Amino acid sequence: MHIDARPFAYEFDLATTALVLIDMQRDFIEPGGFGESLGNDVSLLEAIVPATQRVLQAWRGAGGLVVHTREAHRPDLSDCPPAKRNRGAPTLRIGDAGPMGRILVAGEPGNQIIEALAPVAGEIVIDKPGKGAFYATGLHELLQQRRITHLLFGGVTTEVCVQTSLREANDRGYDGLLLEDCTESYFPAFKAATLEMVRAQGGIVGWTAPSSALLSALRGQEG
Ligand code: TIU
Repeated sequence: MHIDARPFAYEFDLATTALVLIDMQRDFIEPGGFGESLGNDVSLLEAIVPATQRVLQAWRGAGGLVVHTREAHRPDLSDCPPAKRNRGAPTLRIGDAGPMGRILVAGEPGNQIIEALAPVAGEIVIDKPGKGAFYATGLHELLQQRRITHLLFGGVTTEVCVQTSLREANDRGYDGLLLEDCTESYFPAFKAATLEMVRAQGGIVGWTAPSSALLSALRGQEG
């Protein structure tokens, strides 16, 4: 299969490709969570939910592997470095009690993936203590066991957890593509810059493409 992508066509096989949705959690997308505690207008992020839902449904329909990540810390915060917890002047720090439970803590209501994109049985769910999906998780090993070589990324936020994960994937030898309308930032200019820098220099970090290009490829596969 191939996707009309930038800087050039992205070739992939369904059997060796995973869809990776980064941190589509209430903590980032809904008011009262981590994202808002940092001073962000979280309403910007929900715009990508319909396109991401279409991609998720199509990818599931094609039988592709799905990976969801959550930025999540243990309740005792033993995996949250003080440097991360103490950075800046948020209204609520990681581990503090907020309207959706403790901020960025595993198992709390705010830490769950939004209902529209909730994982289903058989999909991989990775709790990660850092911004990247590979740091201090077993993701690379899980993907290697399944012979995955290509990763299609969506999620939030573009220049923080998504870009970090894409770069980590690139350094581990994966071909990564960022779905342009399935990722969003609290800063539109940062999203635009990320898309540009990923595909610059002949795809120095990877590819970008609109989700419609992936959906076309999957429709072609159905014949
Ligand atoms: N603050 C921000 O833009 N993002 C994060 O802290 N984590 C993710 O991107 N998931």
